[in-house]
Amino acid sequence: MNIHFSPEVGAALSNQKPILALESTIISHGMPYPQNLSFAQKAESLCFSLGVTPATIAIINGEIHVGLSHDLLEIIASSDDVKKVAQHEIGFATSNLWTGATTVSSTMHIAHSAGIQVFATGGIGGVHRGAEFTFDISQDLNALSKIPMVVVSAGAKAILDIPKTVEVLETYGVPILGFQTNEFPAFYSRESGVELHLRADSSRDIASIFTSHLQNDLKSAVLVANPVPDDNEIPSNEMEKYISDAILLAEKSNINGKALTPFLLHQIKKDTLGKSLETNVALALNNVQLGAKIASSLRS
Ligand code: PSU
Ligand code: MN
Repeated sequence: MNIHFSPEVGAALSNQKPILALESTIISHGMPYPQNLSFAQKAESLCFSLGVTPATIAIINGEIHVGLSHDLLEIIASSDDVKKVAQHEIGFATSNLWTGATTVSSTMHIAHSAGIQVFATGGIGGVHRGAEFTFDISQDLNALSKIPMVVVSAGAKAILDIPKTVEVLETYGVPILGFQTNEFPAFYSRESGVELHLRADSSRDIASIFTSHLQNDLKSAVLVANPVPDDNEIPSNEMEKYISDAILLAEKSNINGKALTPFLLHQIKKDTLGKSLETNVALALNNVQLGAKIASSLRS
């Protein structure tokens, strides 16, 4: 793979320093401008403050970038022409000189090729509600089954069918580690009612579990489920109405495929008067912090 590394990421790779991969769809399609840019910058400075080099991944004019300069981050955050690129579209995107943001699946693919082991996101994609009719299941789950990395998330949004998402992850052989919890978190909320049977209580434990995962020739990712901090949580009974309203509106407006997740996020943000955005930023930064600590633990 032809990758353009930022000077910081290039140096960290050659000196075997800890690196944390970050996706860009959460910036371009998951949050509005300018809050998305300020989030992306905070995520990067949080990494640096923990001695970890952030590697935000995106495609710029057909070139794969691992580590973005300020100007490139600004383009991803503010331009209307940024496409959402999942793993299967990477070849098409580079061939057609697209500028695109990477989802969980494409970020994992690129980060793994670059030799990066840890990735922090907001929430993973999963099995959509009504998947028994639409078959809409995010490619993220397929990537998690095949790419050996640590992926830190706040679980999956309740816009998805969380029990089915967890079942598919089990079928695909992806261990889910509840971070200081025995329950799969629901992104905006700490609880989903879905129990987890694997738990880890420190970044050190996660690093050592991942090391044994690899030593035992397992090829999937290890998914870390890190609940949103208490203070930023929106309880699930409060979220449910916003979510079901947004899903209903998407159905009425015939929105599906890759447009669905961004549409639902945008609608929920509008309906919660921005509260969901605050929560989204808080949980994503919380994941970056844990991801950075895991990346450090793997190098020590
Ligand atoms: N979850 C979020 N915010 C996001 C996404 C997921 O809380 O922005 C993005 C991620 O990039 C994820 C993608 O990989 O949406 C999943 O999209 P789809 O459901 O179309 O597979
Ligand atoms: Mn989909």
